[in-house]
Amino acid sequence: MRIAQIKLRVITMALKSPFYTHLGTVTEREGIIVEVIDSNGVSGYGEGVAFSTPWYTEETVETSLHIMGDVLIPLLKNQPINHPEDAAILFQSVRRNHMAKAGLEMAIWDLYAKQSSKSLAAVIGGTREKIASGVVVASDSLKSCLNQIEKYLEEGYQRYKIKINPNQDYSLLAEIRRRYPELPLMADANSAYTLRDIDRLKALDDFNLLMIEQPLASDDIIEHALLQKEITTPICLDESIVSFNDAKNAIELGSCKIINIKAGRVGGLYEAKRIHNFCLSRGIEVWCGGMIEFGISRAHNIALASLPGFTIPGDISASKRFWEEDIITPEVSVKNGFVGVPDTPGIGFSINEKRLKETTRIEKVFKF
Ligand code: OSB
Ligand code: MG
Repeated sequence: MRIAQIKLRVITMALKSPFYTHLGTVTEREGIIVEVIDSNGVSGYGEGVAFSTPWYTEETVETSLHIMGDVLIPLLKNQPINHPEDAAILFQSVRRNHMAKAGLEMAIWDLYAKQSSKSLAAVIGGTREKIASGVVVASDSLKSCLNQIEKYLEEGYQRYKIKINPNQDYSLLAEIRRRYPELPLMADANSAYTLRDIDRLKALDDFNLLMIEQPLASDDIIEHALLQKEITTPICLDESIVSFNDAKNAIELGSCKIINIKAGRVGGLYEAKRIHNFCLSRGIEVWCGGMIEFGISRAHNIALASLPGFTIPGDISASKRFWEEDIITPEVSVKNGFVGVPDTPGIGFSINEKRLKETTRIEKVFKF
């Protein structure tokens, strides 16, 4: 696959409403749109999902731009590749920087699928025509949390993920459960607890949660294993799993019963598929996490979640969950609780060029 040119665009968009977590509030999203163009003028798209600041992982938009432009793109220039997996393997010579790698690697997957006239889902081994859609509620009060749940129920979402911390966990979840005894409900703590909070965490077993996501430290797998022995709610790991080896070790230790796979966090679709395949062989359920991303990354998530091991609804919500107008067309939409998996070539969505242009702040072109 002959790459002729790569374009990196930094875009900025305001969220429709603030996204509150105990680590900080996201009101505006900055991201990197990666376009890899071949010698016939066909474009593949990916998205660098690092945030402006290192609150979720160590990478930022600025470090991703540097690693893509000064390290990874030069590797691609020096080494012709035949398949997206060649890019993933080529990038293994660079430590970490998973979101930078994933942005480029996933654009190459989209390009490869388009060159093969196949959908991205088909190219990576997807088996579903539609995927169950879940949504994240990240609000700063009980009232707005309940309002959001009500609105998303009308829109048909099949799973509700609530951001929790030790200041609101029990009272918030108790009120949700009182109103909605059967709601498919889970909680994401983003490392808001330590083992000293074990009694608080045990108390959450009252709510029949599908899982609790990343209760303890973002780099821990030992204490999560100790915690899992003490609570009945299944633990799901997010931040702790940044590679195939992390997933293998966590499963070996019993640190989790479920894994949230985000292609950006683990370095791309090649690594995401390896983790998925391993989990499938071990009977560990997986689901696809979100990054408050734009439509290109959401489109990749849809393809990833079409793999057979993705048995739990992910954070795959409609474009309108976060954006007034997305950068893809058609926008991602949820019908009867499902998102359709496109069967057209590549990610199966086109670029909304007008929207991309008006949100672009920086554009860098790399000619091969
Ligand atoms: O912890 O899963 C998380 C968003 C940004 C960073 C981390 C997380 C999230 C979400 C997903 O909760 C939000 C979404 O994209 O739907
Ligand atoms: Mg999470």
